[in-house]
Order: sequence, then C-alpha cells, then structure tokens
Amino acid sequence: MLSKVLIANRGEIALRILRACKELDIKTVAVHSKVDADLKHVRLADESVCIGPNPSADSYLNIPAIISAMEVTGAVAVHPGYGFLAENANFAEQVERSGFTFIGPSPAVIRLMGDKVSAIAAMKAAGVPTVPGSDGTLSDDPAEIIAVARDVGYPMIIKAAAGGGGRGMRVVHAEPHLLNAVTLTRSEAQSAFGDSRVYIEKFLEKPRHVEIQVLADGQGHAVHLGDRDCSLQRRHQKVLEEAPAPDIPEAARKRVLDACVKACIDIGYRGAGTFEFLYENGHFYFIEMNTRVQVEHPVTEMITGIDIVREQLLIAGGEPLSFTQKDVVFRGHAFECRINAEDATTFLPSPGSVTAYHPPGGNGVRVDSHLYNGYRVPPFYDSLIAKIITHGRDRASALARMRTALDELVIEGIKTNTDLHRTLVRDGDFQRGGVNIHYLEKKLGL
Ligand code: MV4
Repeated sequence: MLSKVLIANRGEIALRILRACKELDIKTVAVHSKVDADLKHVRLADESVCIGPNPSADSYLNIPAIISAMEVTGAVAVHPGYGFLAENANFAEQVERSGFTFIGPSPAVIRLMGDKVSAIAAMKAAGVPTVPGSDGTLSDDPAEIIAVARDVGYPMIIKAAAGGGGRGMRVVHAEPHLLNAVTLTRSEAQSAFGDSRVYIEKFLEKPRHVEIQVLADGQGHAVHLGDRDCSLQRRHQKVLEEAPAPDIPEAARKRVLDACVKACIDIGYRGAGTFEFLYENGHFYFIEMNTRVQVEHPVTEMITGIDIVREQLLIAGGEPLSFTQKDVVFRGHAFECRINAEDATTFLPSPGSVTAYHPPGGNGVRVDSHLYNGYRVPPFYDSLIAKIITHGRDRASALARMRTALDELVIEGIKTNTDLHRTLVRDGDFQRGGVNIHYLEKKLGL
C-alpha cells in the first residue's frame, strides 16, 4: 500500500482525500499557497509545504514545486483531486519519471482522452454510442468541409479537438455560416489551446447531461457505479446533481453502462473515471471522458456505499479491485447541492470571512466542506465552499431531506447561492425530474 500521499489540491476535495488517506493509514502531505496556510486539511495533514504565492499558476499548477515537495517529504504518490493538474498528462508523466505514483490513469490514457477526437474514436471502436458527426478532424478543404457538413446535417456544432467542458464550441444552423464558423472556431482553438484541429457533431437541441462513473484497476478488471444526472448547470458550471439519472429506460441504461465497462478494458483504463453523455429521446451519445475524480462523486458513493477516493488510493497502490460488478448494489437516490461563495444575482465570487457556519445534519445528510467559523474565503480560486449531499430510499425522500438540509444551513459573512438551491429543490419541473441542460439558464432568464 502507499505509505505517504501528497495532496496536490485545496479546499473540500483536499480534505476529502486527506480523510480517505487517514482511513487507510496513509501518511499525508498537504501543499498550499501562501493564503491557504490555514486550510482545514493543511492543519490536519501530517506535514505541509508552502509551494508558492497565491496565483494558481505559481502554486497549485507549479509542477516543479509539487515534485520538489514530494522529494523533500518522502511522499510516494500524488493525488491531484479535480481541476488544477488532475488531467495534465505532462504532469502525470513528470511524476512517473521522477519515480513517483500519479493517482490516476497512465499519461497515455490522459492524453488519449484529452484529445476529444481520439477519445471519440476510441469509444466508437469500443462500441460506446457517439454523436453522429465528422469521422475525425475536419480537413482544410472548403469543398470537403461542406460535403461532410451536408452529410451530418444542420444544426451542427463545431468543437475544438483540444477543447472540452464547454470551451471552443460553435453552433451552425445553416450552410451559409459554415465556413466562417469553422475559421473562427479554428483560430480560437489555436489561441486557447495551441491546436487548431476541429470536428463536427450533430447539434442536440434539448439533451440531458448524464454521466457514468467507472473504476478500473489496470489489471483487467473494471466496474461501473451507475449514472448521474448533471443537467442543472449555468454557463457550464454544474449547480445540482443527482444519482441515478431519473426516468431512463432500464434497457438503454444497461447497454451504455456495459459499453463503458468494456471501453475501460479496451483502453487500459486505471483508476476512477467518468464517461460524459448527452441523453435525448432515449438515446445516449458519448461526448467526453474525464480521467479524474469529479466534484459530484459523492452522489454515487451515497447510492453504492463505495468510497471512490479510497478505491483510487487502493488501485494506485497496486491492489486489484476487491469486488465485481454483481457486488455493486444500488440503493435509493442522492442529490448534491454545490454551495458557492458568490453573489446571488451577478454570480460573481464573494470572498471574505465566514462569521458563522452551521452545517445541516441528520439521517441521510452528508456535508463535504472545508469551512469553519472564521475561515476566510480567498479571492484566488474556485468559489465552491460546501457540498450538501442527501440520500433517501427514493428520489422524493432524498429531495425532502435536501429541502430540510438547505433550510438548516447557515453561512454568514459572505454571500452564497444557498437561496437559489432552496428555490430549485421546490421547483415543480425539477421535482418531476429529467429537465434538460438549458432548464436552469432559462429559469434564470439568461
Ligand atoms: C454538445 C451539445 C449539443 N450537441 N454537443 C458543452 C460542454 C461540453 N462538454 C459539450 N457541450 C455540449 N455539447 C452536441 N453534439 C450541447 C453541449 C452543451 C452542454 C452539455 C452538457 C452540459 C451543459 C451544456 C450546456 C450547453 C451546451
């Protein structure tokens, strides 16, 4: 088993990883920027190292500083959490070249999935359903582009191969706009990613965002942990997630879950991963794979009883998966509300001191948060400050518990989006289940 793990992240996920390490008797090293010396996980870690000044680029993204911290502390592995360096293949490669373990898939697999064109090709080959579109990267020949586009049909969406998560995309509704849109998307992709390759997909107008959680040991075993619905989002930021995705026909669900497990084996996947799909009219369409633990992983943990971060650590330590697919039993329903330090109307970050913090509790309530009384939310990073997670025997009771939990939550001194959540969990359409990716922005009048 791993003897000492360096946690290359901050906030709630760093605390989540620290707790999983402690349960496995793994020593912990926290790394932090100057302003983050008082983070809860830094206080609780066995050792801590300041790796640089406040801007992420100088600290949490500073690869040499993180690898140096591993060397000086004797850490044998690094957990990247989500964001920051979590899906940086070069970081994973440098960690391995320095003789350490990267807690995640191989650099080659991170790279394969980071390039959306190669990811889609790998999924197609494995039998995972994808969106109808150009078979690979668009050529430079205008006549060829027009021909491919006629074949796909309008409306379509042009996406950057190096994009993902909503960056570098453009919808085209008719042929007269096509070539200009391709040129614009290419040049944006070149500036943003240093890679001008683009591809085309049929544009799905009202899909849901449904994703599938997997675990694989890299030794020939893989399982799925079911699906999540993350359709409630604003500007590509997820707001409220649930598991399982409501109102999915069981045959379609089983087919796509099994395809994802097979794909894990085919690509030699190792660790925790998420297959992202658009779901529309009973059909799943793969769009991207995330090669990291996700913010919303707790809803899956609540309905399966499986500790995903613990499994990441065991897999990285070389253990084969200790259970098979038939051991994964789904029980009930779970929701997660992301509590952000932000202004309720402008959605701008609202840093400052937390003068009072009273987290909710009770049966089926989980709070993943690094908050404490007097904590100062710094202005430099993501505004996520707490995740309220509830579980129940069915969707209605998990949602009832969320309404109660949100009513109990008190955070004073900073602005938060708690009232938005209080409204959402009482929204009629949301209560019925299965709203699409545009629902929240429409409701907010965007
Ligand atoms: C799409 C799409 C419709 N059709 N692809 C946005 C984020 C990136 N991961 C993929 N995205 C989309 N791809 C096709 N072919 C609509 C979106 C999309 C979206 C997807 C998931 C969650 C929220 C979204 C919000 C706007 C657009």
